[in-house]
Amino acid sequence: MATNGPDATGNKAVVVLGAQWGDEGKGKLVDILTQQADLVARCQGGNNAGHTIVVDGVKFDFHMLPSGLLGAPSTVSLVGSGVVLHLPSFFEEVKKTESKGVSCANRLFVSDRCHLVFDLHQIVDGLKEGELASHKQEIGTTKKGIGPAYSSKASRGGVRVHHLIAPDFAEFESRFRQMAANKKRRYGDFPYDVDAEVERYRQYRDLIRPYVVDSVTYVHKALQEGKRVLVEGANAVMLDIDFGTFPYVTSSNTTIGGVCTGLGLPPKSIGKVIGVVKAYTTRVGAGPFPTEQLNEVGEHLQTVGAEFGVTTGRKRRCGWLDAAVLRWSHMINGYDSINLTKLDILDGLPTLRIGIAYKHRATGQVYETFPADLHLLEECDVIYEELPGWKESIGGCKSWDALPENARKYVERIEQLVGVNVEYIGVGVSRDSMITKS
Ligand code: 2SA
Ligand code: GDP
Ligand code: MG
Repeated sequence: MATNGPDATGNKAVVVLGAQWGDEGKGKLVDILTQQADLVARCQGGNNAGHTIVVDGVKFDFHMLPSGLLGAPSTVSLVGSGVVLHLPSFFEEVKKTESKGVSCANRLFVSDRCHLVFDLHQIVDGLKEGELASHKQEIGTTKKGIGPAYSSKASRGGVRVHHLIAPDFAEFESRFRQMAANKKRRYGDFPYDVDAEVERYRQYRDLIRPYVVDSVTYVHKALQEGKRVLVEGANAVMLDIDFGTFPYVTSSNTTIGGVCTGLGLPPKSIGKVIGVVKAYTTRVGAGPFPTEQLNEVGEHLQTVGAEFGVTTGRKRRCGWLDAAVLRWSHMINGYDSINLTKLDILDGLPTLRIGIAYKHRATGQVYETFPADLHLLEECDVIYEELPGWKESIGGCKSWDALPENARKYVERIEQLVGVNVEYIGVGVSRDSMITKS
C-alpha cells in the first residue's frame, strides 16, 4: 500500500477564510496563529488583498506576501500557484517588509506555477473599468490587474513563473509578446512599451529564481514531516467568482475550493477551517449590499472602525451584520469555528441590528441565504432583528466573562443564527486584543 498519500500522517492544514466581503481582519488572526505555524501559504488572489497587522505599535500591510512573515524566523511563507504574481510589487513589498526588520531571505517562496500579472494587465483593468463605467456598470476593482491576469490564465494565454526562469528566455518572450498584441488588438494601441517590459523581465529572472519552488511538493512534504501548515485566504466568500455577488466579485475562488486548487492540496489534507466575521459588514467597490447603512450608523462604523481600503485607500461602505450572508458562507466553507472581529467598534451604539433574511416585496417569499439573481435581491427588504447594545468600552477586555452581558448576548445570537461556535473575539487592533471564548 502507498505510504505517501495525504492520509499517511493524518497531519492537516488549518485554513483561515473571509466570511463576508473581505477586510474582516484575517491578517490579524493569521498573524496570531502563525506564532504556532511552520508554514503559512497564500492560495489565491494577488496584490488586490490588503492584510493589516499591528505588532508592538508597528503597522504592517501585506498585499502579495503571506502575513506569516511575522512568525518565528523558522516559519516559512509560501505564495501558492493559485496566486497571480506582480513581480514589481512583490519585490517592493519584500523591500518594505525587510526595512521594518523582517527578513524574507530563505523564508519566503513562490510557486513555479504562479501566473504573472504584468503592468499590461493593470492598464487593461483600468480600460475595462472605463468601458463599464460608460454603462454605469463598473465593478470598482482595485485596478491591480487581477481580473485580466486570471482571464489570461483561463484563456491559456498567460505566462507563468517557470516560463520566466527557464534557461531559454524565448518562450517567455514569445508568450508575453502574443499576450500584449492580443490586448492591444482588443483595447487599441494604449501606451505600453512592450520591448522595455521584455528587458525589465529579463532582469527579474535572476532576482526571482532563489524564491521559486514546486509549491505542491513543498506543502505536501511539510505535511508529511508533521509541520504545522496554515493557509491564509484573501478576499472573501461574497467576492468569490462563483459564489459571490457576480459580476461584482474578484476573479478567483476565495472559498474553500480555492485552497485545494490554489495549493494542489487534497481535501483530505484540510483540517480546521476558521471563518473570519466582522461584527458588522463592510464592502469596497460596487455591487449589492443589503444591510448597508447610508446614515449615521454607517458613518459611525466607517469612522470608528477606520474603514478604508488597505490597498487603494477607498472608503469602505458599512452596514449591519447580515446572517443570511453568514449562513451562505458557512454552507460553502463549512467553518469549524468563527473569529468575530471588531466587536469593539459597536461600543456605545444603543441598539444593534442583525439582518436575518430577505423578503420579496411582491411575493412575500423569504430568502434565508443569498439569491443568485441580483435583481431579485433588489426587490427584497431585509428582515432585521434588534438587540440591545452596550455602553462600556470593551477594548481592554481580556476574557469572555469580562465582556458586558449584552456583548455576550450579541455573540451568542450570532452563533445561533449561523450554527457555528465563535472561538475568538477581536476587541482591538493589536495581537493581544483577542479573546478566546470559553
Ligand atoms: P479586483 O481588484 O478585481 O479583485 O476587484 C474586484 C472586486 O473585489 C473587491 N476587492 C476587495 N474588497 C475588499 N478588500 C480588498 N482588498 C483591499 C483592502 C481593498 C482596497 O484590504 O482594503 O484597498 O480597496 C479587495 N480586493 C478586491 C473590489 O473592491 C471589487 O469589488
Ligand atoms: P483583512 O483583509 O481581512 O486582513 O483585513 P484588513 O487588514 O483589510 O482590515 C481589517 C482592519 O481591522 C485592520 O485595520 C485591522 O488592524 C483591524 N482589526 C482587526 N481586528 C480588529 C479588532 O478586533 N478590533 C479593531 N478595532 N480593529 C481590528
Ligand atoms: Mg483587506
